[in-house]
Amino acid sequence: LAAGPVEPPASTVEGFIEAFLRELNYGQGVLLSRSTINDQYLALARTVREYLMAGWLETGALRREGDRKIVGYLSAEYLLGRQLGNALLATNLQDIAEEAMRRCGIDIAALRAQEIEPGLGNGGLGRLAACFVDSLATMDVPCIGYGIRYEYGIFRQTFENGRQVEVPDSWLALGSPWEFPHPERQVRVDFGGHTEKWTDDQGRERTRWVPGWNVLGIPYHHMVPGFRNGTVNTLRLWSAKATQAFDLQIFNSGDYATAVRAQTFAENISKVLYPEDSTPQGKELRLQQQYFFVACSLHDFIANTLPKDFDLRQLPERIIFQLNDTHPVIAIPELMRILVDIKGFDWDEAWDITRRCFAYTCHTLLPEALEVWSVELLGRLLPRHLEIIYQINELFLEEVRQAFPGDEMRARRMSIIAEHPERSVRMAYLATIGSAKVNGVAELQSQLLRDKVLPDFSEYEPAKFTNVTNGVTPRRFIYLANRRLSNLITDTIGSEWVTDLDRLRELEPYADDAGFRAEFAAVKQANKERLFRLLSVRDGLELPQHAMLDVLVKRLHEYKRQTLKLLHIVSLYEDVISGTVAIDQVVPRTFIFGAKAAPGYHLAKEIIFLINSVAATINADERVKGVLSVAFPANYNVTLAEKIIPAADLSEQISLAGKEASGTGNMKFALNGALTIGTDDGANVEIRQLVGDDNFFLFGMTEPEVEALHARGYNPAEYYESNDKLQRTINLIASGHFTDGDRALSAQVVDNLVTQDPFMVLADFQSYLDAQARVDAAYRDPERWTRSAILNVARSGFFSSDRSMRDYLDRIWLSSPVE
Ligand code: 26Q
Repeated sequence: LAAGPVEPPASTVEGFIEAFLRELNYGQGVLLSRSTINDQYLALARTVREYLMAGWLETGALRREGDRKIVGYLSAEYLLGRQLGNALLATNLQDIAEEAMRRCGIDIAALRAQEIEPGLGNGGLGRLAACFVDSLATMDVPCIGYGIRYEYGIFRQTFENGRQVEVPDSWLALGSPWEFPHPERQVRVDFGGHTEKWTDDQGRERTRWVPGWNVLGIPYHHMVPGFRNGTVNTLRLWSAKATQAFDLQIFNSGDYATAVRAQTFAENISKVLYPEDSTPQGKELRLQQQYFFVACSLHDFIANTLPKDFDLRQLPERIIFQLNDTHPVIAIPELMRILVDIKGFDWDEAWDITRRCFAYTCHTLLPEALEVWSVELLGRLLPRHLEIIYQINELFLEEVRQAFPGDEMRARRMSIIAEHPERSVRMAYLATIGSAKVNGVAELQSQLLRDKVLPDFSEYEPAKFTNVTNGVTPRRFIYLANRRLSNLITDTIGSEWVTDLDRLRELEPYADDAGFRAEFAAVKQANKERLFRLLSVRDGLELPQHAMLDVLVKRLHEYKRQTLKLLHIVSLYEDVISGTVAIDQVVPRTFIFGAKAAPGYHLAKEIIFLINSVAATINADERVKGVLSVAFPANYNVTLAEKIIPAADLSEQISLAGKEASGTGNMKFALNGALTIGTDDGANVEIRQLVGDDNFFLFGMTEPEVEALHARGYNPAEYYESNDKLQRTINLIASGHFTDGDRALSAQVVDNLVTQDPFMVLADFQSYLDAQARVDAAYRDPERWTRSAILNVARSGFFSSDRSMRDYLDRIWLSSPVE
């Protein structure tokens, strides 16, 4: 019988229908005439899967038999977005599937809408991981993405009386057709207990971990298809399950209820995604999640992916584990434990291997976002790993003392172990010491990482540090999300741009072509109308058809300064209702917000309430009707982003300089022909350099200016006192105008701004308003605006995640280690 896979269904409408009906009847077990939309969606998804299967099997075989270096991407988050459209795109089956469904009497759009996106991430970091695995498959780079199969992803956001209410995201409730469970490939993961010394038969002193309890990891495989290249890589997500031994111990004690509860305890590990995307709290379950998926992944790679007789001294030639922030950093002591305790390597040799197997990406600049774990907790959960961390630290500090004799302060600064406010492990330091390379995610952040976050380390090993500017996948964020623009681009310069985004440059001359500009503007208008239809159905919002669409979508955080946007909106509104500006002098704008707040982030939730309050008041005020509108659709996610971004005219990227590591939404907007109003922060810096100052609205302090103001002592009240417009704006909010006269309802946000303002909103207010006036002037000239928008698209090809992947390959994954 055949050694390879049997033939996939024929890539014809007839072939597709046959496969679909087979899936419906024999897979789902229903007749077409009796099937629900969900049955049809599941059968359609499984049909598309069939077309990917041969490529998946073949890619898997090639990886196993070949000797290419594999990228093991370790990430606690993958914010994948809907899968159906992407799979149809990868297989080039969009038209065939649509026609096949039509002939079955089914509207494929309804099936697309049935899919619940897997929201296994919080925001930028998780979405970046999803873009990276897409690009690696498209570039045919061997990659296994490792992560956690959370039963509940990022919460679904609803608003009740303007306040955020979180609803559990039961994305698996109706079944997920995209995952392949492999319970037979379960891995045991140990926790707790203690360590013991023993002497091996060569007389060497060894350590063994005697764990206290364990759980099983069950892998669920997902296909990661490349764009029409036949490659299908794997994403392997781990789900926690109680072990037999786990139950038996307690069952034997006769306490059934306790035993069942214990099972729940084990399975809690992969139950829910932590919804904080900064200021992590040292939650025990979170550390369990981190070690759980890392231990499963390392074991899987060493025991199942490598050939049986593999010489582990060659490990760095076969794998590079990329650490997506510090969340998987416990992998470093875990690999040391495997090599030293289990495989019997000497420490030095194991350490040399380990350091060449890891590379670390840092995604933050906020000191409060740097992960630390208390020694008490780490020692209790992972006693052997704590010993190994101590040992790593001791040997490392010895080296430092040798390099800088007498500089004990430096050694203390560089210690993995912090002493205050409690003894704890600094995961970023462990990551840096244990990795071959360390990178930031945009030029500015990489520089600040070297200068401010890890200065001693970059002085000690400068060659270790590098930058890889983030990118986004053009497949999802242009081709899938913006078919109209894609068709226009392809009609103009051909279709190569989809996998070679620099080709967008060829659009530049068309910016001066009035005919092309008209088509480009028509695409934007059609995308707006599509968005408004969706928001009307989804959120009951009725928005004017011909206003500038001004968009601020991202997680809610003080440093991202949603309040600055709010002050701008209120100031425009105040200008009109106070009679300062006649309504016919105002450029019509529709403001769109999208933002989830971490459930425990009180002030962020107050800001959400205030945005909703301002929106309700302005939308109901006849004096500004049709001119100023504010929309805050709930539950911003990848699916909604794919509708909002292609419709945007203006992209708001207004973080305080020096705080946003990169941003990736900023790139998606530019690539979809929105102009950016932004600070000199994160990847905005590079966007502005590429698109040119004339096509970017820059405002605000630079990072050094922010630092200088901090050093002088920042007092927001001074700005409030001295700026009349700012004062009127804040006073209107404080007066209760937007909160039914109840001043208390806006007081926390207002007081925070006027008395603390940790992210200097008031200091940048005037500069922001001035830039917004320049935006208005530019928008009044539609030809000039569209020209700029086209140049934004043409000059943003750099921000493809394919380019990011090439940079990782050149600078990190295929480059020789520092030593
Ligand atoms: C850590 C420990 C405990 C609980 C939660 C966390 C946690 C989870 C998620 C900490 C951070 C995150 C996410 C961070 C993030 O999304 N950072 C963003 O990464 C993007 C991709 O590089 C950048 O573009 C953004 O600038 C950055 O904010």
